[in-house]
Amino acid sequence: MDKKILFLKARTGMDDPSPPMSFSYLGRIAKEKGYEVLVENLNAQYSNKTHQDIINLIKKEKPQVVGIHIFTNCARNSYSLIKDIRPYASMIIAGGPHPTACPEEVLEQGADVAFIGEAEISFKNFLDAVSSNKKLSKVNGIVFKDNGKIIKTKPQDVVFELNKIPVPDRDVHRKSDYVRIKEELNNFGQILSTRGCPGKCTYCFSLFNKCYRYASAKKVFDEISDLRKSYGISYINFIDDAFTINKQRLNELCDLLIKSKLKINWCCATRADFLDKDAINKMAEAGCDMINLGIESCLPNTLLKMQKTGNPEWYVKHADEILKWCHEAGIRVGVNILTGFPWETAKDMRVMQRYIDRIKKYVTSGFYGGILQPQPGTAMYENYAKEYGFEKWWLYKEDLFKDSYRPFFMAYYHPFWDHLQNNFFHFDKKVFREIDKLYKQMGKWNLYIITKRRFKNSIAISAVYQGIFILSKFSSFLYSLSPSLEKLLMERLKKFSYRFKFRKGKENLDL
Ligand code: B12
Ligand code: SF4
Repeated sequence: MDKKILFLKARTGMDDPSPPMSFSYLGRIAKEKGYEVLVENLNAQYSNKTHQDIINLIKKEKPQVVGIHIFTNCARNSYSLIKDIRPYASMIIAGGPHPTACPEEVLEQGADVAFIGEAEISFKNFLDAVSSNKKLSKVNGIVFKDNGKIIKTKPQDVVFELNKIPVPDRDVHRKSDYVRIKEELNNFGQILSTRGCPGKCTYCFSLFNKCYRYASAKKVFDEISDLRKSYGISYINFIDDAFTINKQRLNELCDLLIKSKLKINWCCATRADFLDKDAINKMAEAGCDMINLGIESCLPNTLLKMQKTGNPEWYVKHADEILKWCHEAGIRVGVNILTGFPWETAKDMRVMQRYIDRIKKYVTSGFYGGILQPQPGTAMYENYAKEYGFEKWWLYKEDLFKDSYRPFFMAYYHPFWDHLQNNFFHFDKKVFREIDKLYKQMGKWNLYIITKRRFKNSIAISAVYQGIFILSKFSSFLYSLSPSLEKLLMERLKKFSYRFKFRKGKENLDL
């Protein structure tokens, strides 16, 4: 019998525009071990597969191993998928942020093995153990059931030398799940060039732990060149936690890109304090056209307590300068804002509103981030879950988007509406209202930017912006009357408008 492995990701309320990199990394390893690799991402933006389709696939292909990627927000949907496929799958393994934080729970919910942390080494050893019928207790970095007993093996060391990991194999994904027009081929242009972050932010879940490691500039450059050649990719999205930590590597990579004339544009995420003026100018010269800055807050108390910085005054001032320098260098900026900490007050939120007003002219890509959802394994979860009664919230919090339809106003104006409703820290009406106002303020600015990017003519910009804004308000009103009424009246309009929001090209690809 052929060796086969099927990788799965369950559906959530927010589509994946790009393929999960975990399956690209692990898929390469499985192929090297002689496995045929099948991938079904039910959350891919153009996938409409159901649990029944997966059951049929398992019955037909009979994979030896079914591997599922789970992050906390989709734990419930992932468990429901595991339950549905359990009678047909011989072995189910699970990995990703949630199994790393809660391995025992994943086993209770029906998986056979949970992988802790990054899995290149443990997954390879697991496949070897399975094919030679060796004991799983010899594989480090996993938790598994043995005759009803839960066994946790020794921790697996992280991959210290990123240059030595095989390049991720994007061919394991079905292109048509993510790409309909030529421009969307760039959705395959994600690169993870570093792992780990030395930061200590109390809300951040660190799967790659605090040990910062990086691939050399040459290795990253080769991956970019290869994506250019084999996929026709012209835009790279670096998904590193903080891409610019190592300035020397950054410089070397920029030099390689400048010399190469590859005509690649790229974006990355980083912290304001890992950037300076020279780096920004060099990045712009090397094709960087967007930086996502994790500023998070301007409130000294929050910045200190979230352990973002020990010097909030300097931090906010420096962030101001970074915004200005990016603007001067022609780099668009996205800013991550995070609020919803238990100590924050209505007055704090009004300070944040004024801050957003002050910096928004520099925020030319959009405001991102969200309202704190305490992830298991972080200090914000460990320190407050009991006190505020939200232990294991991912198992019982109201599943707001069961049918995966997000109302119009959430798509355009208030993307964090559902996060706000979760109200983990029992904010009273006053604080709740100010947080709501803050995110609507950012939503409105984002809407303006999207419109400005799509249209040149100022009358068109104003008309489309006002039109979508009014429709968002109407959608929000309908939703407050009845979510199904909102869906009935707005779903088609939303589908149509998505062409305007996300599609930058016209050419349909026949994939
Ligand atoms: C890129 C990214 C996204 C992209 C995802 C695009 C895509 N198609 O994958 C976008 C922007 C859509 C996104 C959105 C969100 N994200 Co996000 N995202 C990331 C980011 C920066 C990188 C993920 C990645 O690709 N890593 C590289 C791969 C190789 O790592 P990996 O997936 O962890 O896989 C490794 C191991 O986990 C393991 N593994 C993983 N799966 C499996 C499966 C099996 C079978 C096995 C054996 C092993 C295994 O092996 C892999 C190789 O070592 C991470 C931060 C980070 N450093 O990882 C956050 C992160 C995953 N995101 C997070 C969150 C919270 C979100 C949001 C909920 C944010 C929000 N508030 O809206 C949304 C939810 C999205 C949704 N669909 O609903 C959290 C998850 C925390 C948690 N406990 O679940 C993270 C860890 C950020 C953080 N530090 O808090 N995200
Ligand atoms: S939030 Fe960003 S800077 Fe802070 S620990 Fe996480 S990845 Fe590092």
